[in-house]
Amino acid sequence: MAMAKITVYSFSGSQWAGVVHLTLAEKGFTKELDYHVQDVDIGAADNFDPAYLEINPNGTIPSLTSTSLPAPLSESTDILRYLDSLRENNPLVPKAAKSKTKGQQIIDLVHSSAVDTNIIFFDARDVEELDNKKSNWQKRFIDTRQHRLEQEHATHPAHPFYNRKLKENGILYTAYQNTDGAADAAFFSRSNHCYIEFAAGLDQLESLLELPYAVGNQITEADFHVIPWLSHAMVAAGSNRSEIHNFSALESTIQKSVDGFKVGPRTREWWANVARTSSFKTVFPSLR
Ligand SMILES: N[C@@H](CCC(=O)N[C@@H](CS)C(=O)NCC(=O)O)C(=O)O
Repeated sequence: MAMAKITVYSFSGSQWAGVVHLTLAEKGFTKELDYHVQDVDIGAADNFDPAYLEINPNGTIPSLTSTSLPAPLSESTDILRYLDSLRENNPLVPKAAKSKTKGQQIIDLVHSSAVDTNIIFFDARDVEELDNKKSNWQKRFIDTRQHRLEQEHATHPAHPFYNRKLKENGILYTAYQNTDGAADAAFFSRSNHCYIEFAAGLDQLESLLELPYAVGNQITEADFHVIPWLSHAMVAAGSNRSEIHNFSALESTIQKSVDGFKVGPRTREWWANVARTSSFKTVFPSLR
């Protein structure tokens, strides 16, 4: 039987693509031999290309297509489980119901909107933070998306994706265009609230993590969702990418909203443990 052709749609700056790359490394899949990578440049808003929406109707990264699958996979959770099912070595989905449930709780937490790393990348709590993001890549990124969405919407007015996404991206687009003090104040207050929720999410993770790994003695799917999320949060907060174990930028960014916030000792210990694994070292030689 001919081998299935697997294509992974990825982007270097995509945190959730990290789940897939960790899985590929852990299970021993070899690039070009077992799978191919197709880059989708989120910075150029190529994830909004109608051809890509045929593969992933949410316009998100990652996706996976395989000649042996009836339809593309468009969620990192499903992609990990599919790749895990293809090979018996290093199983990532816990067999024990208790561990599986606990892992799912952790996965749901890091995928929840309360701890979306975009809060740290794009929200702003005062004029200084907003001006900083306006003069940095963030404004270019938001503008590029909005213009691409407008262009695609004009060309494909009946396509259901573009209207919804224009509204969603439009919230940040407006906040970044805005010159009205009262609207700024509302944005700052919302952003501050989001940071408080983000801190609560990190505290929740602290209490959920078993040790040495997320749900106990084995590396499992939960670890592979938390790693890229936490790494991306550190990058968003301005960490030096080569300082993998330095949480100070993340802590001080959050402390502006939550006095004295610290990444907890269990989270730190968990991070030190996962950072010693070869899959981590392969995919995260530096934070991304
Ligand atoms: N639930 C999805 C989330 C994927 C996701 O949001 N990916 C981000 C990049 S890490 C994305 O594609 N964002 C593009 C956008 O929202 O326009 C998954 O786990 O695969």
